[in-house]
Amino acid sequence: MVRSFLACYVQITLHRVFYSQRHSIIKFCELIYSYSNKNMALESTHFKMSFSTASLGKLKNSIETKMKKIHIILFSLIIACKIHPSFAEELSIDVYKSPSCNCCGKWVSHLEENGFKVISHNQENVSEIKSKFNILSELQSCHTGVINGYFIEGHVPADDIKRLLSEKLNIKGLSVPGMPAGTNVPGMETKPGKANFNVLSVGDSSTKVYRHYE
Ligand SMILES: [Cu+2]
Repeated sequence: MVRSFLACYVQITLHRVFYSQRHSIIKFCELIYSYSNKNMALESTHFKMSFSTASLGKLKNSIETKMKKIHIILFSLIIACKIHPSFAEELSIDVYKSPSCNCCGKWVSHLEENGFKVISHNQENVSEIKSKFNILSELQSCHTGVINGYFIEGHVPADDIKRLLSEKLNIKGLSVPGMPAGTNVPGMETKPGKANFNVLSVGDSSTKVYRHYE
């Protein structure tokens, strides 16, 4: 402001020298008007620039803080997965099956596609594991999975295993007896159309329908 008034003063003095007083007054008014306009424009640009620089800085800082937080969370999760059994071993399943069993292999693939880490035990004698869990012959199938102390007999869909793990039921395991074939039986999609079958929950004294499929 001081500078613009000084500039006006210099100019008006020059006007006084070269022109009449009337001209000078008009010119003075014009100058005041243009300078104030210019200055306002300059000031607002400066304000905008400093504002945007400040807000950019703030944004950058907040992003950096958030990224740091995300890194800490991710790092903690990785550590938790490494050391805590409920994270690391929950979806790790041992599968006992004959090396030549085709449908067993397909069921293993189904589990893997659904986030399970499968440890396959290929053995000719699959009855050993079934007798270890006392799985009745009418409940038996081609392969046996073992996860968190539960047995998973036959072509049980991954979702039902996950449900059992979250419900932590006081049972021995789940079973899909025999080998139903249909598009809704994981590993047994050898027949067109859906199969009508049950996933059974097997307890010490009772066997119940855990989920019905049709
Ligand atoms: Cu099978």
